[in-house]
Amino acid sequence: MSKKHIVIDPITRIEGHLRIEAVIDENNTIVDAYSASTMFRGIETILKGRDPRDCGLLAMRICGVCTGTHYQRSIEAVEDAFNITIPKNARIVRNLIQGSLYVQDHLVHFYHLHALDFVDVVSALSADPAKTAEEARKWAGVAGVTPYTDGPSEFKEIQDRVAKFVKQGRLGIFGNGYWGNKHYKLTPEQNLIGVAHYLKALDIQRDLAKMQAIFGGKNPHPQSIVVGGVTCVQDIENPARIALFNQLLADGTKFIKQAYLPDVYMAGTMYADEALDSKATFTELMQGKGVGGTGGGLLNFMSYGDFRLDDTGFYHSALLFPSGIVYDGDISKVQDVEHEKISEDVTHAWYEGDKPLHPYDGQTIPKYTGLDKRSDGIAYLKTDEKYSWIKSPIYNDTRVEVGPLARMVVGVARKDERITRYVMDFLKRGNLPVSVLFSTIGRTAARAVETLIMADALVEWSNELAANAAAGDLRTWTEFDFDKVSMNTKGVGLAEAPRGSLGHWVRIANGLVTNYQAVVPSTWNAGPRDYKGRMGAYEASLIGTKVADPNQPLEIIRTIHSFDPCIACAVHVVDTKGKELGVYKIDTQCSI
Ligand code: NFE
Ligand code: MG
Repeated sequence: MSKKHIVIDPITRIEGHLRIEAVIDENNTIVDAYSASTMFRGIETILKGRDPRDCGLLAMRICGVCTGTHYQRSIEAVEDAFNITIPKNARIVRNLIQGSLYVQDHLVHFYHLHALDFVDVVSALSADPAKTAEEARKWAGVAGVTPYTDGPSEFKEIQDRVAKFVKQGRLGIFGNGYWGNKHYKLTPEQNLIGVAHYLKALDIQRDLAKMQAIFGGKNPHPQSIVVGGVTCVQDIENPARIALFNQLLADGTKFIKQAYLPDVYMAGTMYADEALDSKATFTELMQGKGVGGTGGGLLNFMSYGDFRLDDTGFYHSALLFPSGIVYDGDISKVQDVEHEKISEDVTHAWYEGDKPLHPYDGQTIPKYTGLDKRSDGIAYLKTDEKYSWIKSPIYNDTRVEVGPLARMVVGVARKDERITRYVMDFLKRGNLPVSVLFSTIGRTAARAVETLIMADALVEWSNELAANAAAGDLRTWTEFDFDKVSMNTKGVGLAEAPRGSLGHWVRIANGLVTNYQAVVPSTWNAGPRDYKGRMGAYEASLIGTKVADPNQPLEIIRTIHSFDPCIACAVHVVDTKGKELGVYKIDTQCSI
């Protein structure tokens, strides 16, 4: 029997425009996969010729989701270039803004972008509310808490609301799911828990977003970070602002502990067979033999490290997330990350260039070569040539995965006490083996564990800030004389964004930016094949996945969503002339 070609374009419930092409064999198993950004934008080019002190505000416009993270990386790159150290209050405030972004972003991802890959909304209509309450208590019990939503009446009320939508034929946000697909594995009661928390999370995430605005001034796109420190002096001085932050955090943390974590245990357990369907044993996985479960992928994990816990210096401080790289899923070894080993390749990306370049020397010169001629009414990607607007980042001549799973794997490999404790506690409570992590489910679970780590760390940091201010230290900015700093210099900001490792590189001559490159988490994960034909993380994660129904590629979407794609970030070049760059067929089902 011949192979079939599945095209999903666009992938929905992500940021930006992503197309996935997958080839399945006669058993509906994916044997080949391609990830393509179909969107073309441009910030790096806009930054050329600018005052370096303005970079942060402009670079942040790369994205509307992880805005503050680009802002901070960009400011750090300029601080690195000018050799500026920021005061303690600025370090803590930046951690608070970034940490708030993590908890909000991860929560939105799990419920609003990813949960419906596991939760069948229509099935929730046949749930028994009393049994649902019992089920919620069971999963909360696994997490060692009481359930966030307690009592049958609340579940009944939510069920009635959804039933009303359905009756009127207005499924709205729930309109286009693959409801009824046999790879949905939750019971009706479990599905009702998922739907209930989906709706509640809409309110919770709004309040978590407010936390970013307390010290950031506004959200999205905060504005209180400047080269040398932060500007939110009043908010640091005023105990009521810190108290408000703590209150919003406490309310959000309640939901994280009593709904998010229990729901991840529920999904993780019900879908554990997929996570563990690898033929390899854990020992073999640890030795780099065999692949992980469904969605495992590259098994090379990188973290630049982030969230400084002290003031000993940018590259010297203890970090919440350690830096390192783990190859082949072998957590017995971890290597240091050296940014000199990073390059971007454009062999299969719509840019000019003939060899991988380090970001200091990176180029962004578009070269669109189009899609293939139509066959069966569809223009496929020219996968032997160029096929994406995303470049292919390479570390030390290896393709790597970045993100929450990478941070947890590197943290455990580094024997970081805090990360190991949270990860092991999660696995022990869920009665899950470590190998469950190397999969789609593992990626999703790692993000939940990270959210919990962050929520707890934020309490420590806000207390640290309050204590520092109460002790009389109100310094927020390190004064520097722009006319006296080196005008011919370069700098890098390397840290972690919610979706993974993020670097901004700036070159400055005569006081102005001469080159600017950002290599972004979704670029690492969503990049196409490289000059050696090696797959990117999305592509590799799809290989071996069995699709229940090729007309409903639920499994592909589930695995791709587990990375939380942000394609706005991954591609950041604008065609200012507004010319048509390609014609894409929009087919929210799938085309074979
Ligand atoms: Ni546009 Fe981002 C994050 C960054 S992208 S959301 O997190 O940096 O991968
Ligand atoms: Mg870039």
